[in-house]
Amino acid sequence: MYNSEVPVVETDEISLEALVRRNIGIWGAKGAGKTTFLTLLYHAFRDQGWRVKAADQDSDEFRLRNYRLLFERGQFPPQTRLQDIVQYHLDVSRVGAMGVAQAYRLVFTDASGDWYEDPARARTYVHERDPDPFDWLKSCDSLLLLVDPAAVVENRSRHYVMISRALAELQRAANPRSMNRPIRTRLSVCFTKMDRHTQPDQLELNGQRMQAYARVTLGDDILQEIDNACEPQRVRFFRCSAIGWARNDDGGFVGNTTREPAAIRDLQQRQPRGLIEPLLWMLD
Ligand SMILES: Nc1nc2c(ncn2[C@@H]2O[C@H](COP(=O)(O)OP(=O)(O)O)[C@@H](O)[C@H]2O)c(=O)[nH]1
Ligand SMILES: [Mg+2]
Repeated sequence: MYNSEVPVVETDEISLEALVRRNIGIWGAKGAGKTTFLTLLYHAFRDQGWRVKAADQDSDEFRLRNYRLLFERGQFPPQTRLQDIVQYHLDVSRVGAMGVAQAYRLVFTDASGDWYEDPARARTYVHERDPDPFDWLKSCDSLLLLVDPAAVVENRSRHYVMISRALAELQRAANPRSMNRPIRTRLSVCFTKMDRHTQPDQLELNGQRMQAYARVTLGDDILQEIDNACEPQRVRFFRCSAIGWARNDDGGFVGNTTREPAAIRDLQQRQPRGLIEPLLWMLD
């Protein structure tokens, strides 16, 4: 599966102490694509020549369980339940430009959409050992906001509330004494499931066109909320597809266009697209 064209680089052994730990908050509505994103992120790093390893058993179980569903049955992961909070730790490394080693332990939390959409209610369900949604958010170095473009167009206010809550919490935490200082956390807003709407060569857009796409998709209210909370140079928009495209008989590309969680055809031929770019920008 995922025939990688990029060979894995031969890194010298990197000790665990050398890993730079980065907490990355994944935020997004129910069904935004968080669990699928995290599962295929492993493959995305590997395809780009990184070494990658789940750091503990729970993390490996999380990804391997979803891997079987995806690759054996062509099914997406089942909807994450409130009690299924997973801390997903991924160790990634590569030798970058000029022989400089980059080595990170990426720490994510995968939780049910309710955790993000209705944290007050989620709090009453979580285990004591599980992180509190907002405590976790505030401990994060950067925030990856995943947005299903079709879902946000369909229900803007639901997304507005979710995004607004998270940003407000970060603002309060960062600036307990002032109201007009922007948050420091880097924010990658990544539009998911782009295989439904575009072709692979249209995935990346240059700055202005991406800005225009974000405006049309998110709407002015959400965009203003983001502008109001963040420094412009600390926000960036991306587009991705966790499952990517398959080739059809004519050599064209096909996505998964149904809105239902239909079986994924020809997953073996597909490649995740645009998953690591929003992370690399935040790690930089
Ligand atoms: N076409 C397409 N659909 C996706 C993709 N990722 C997720 N989906 C769809 O979105 C649904 C929800 O995804 P999931 O990862 O469970 O979202 P979560 O609730 O944010 O964890 C899946 O069941 C799929 O139907 C993708 O890359 N492409
Ligand atoms: Mg999920």
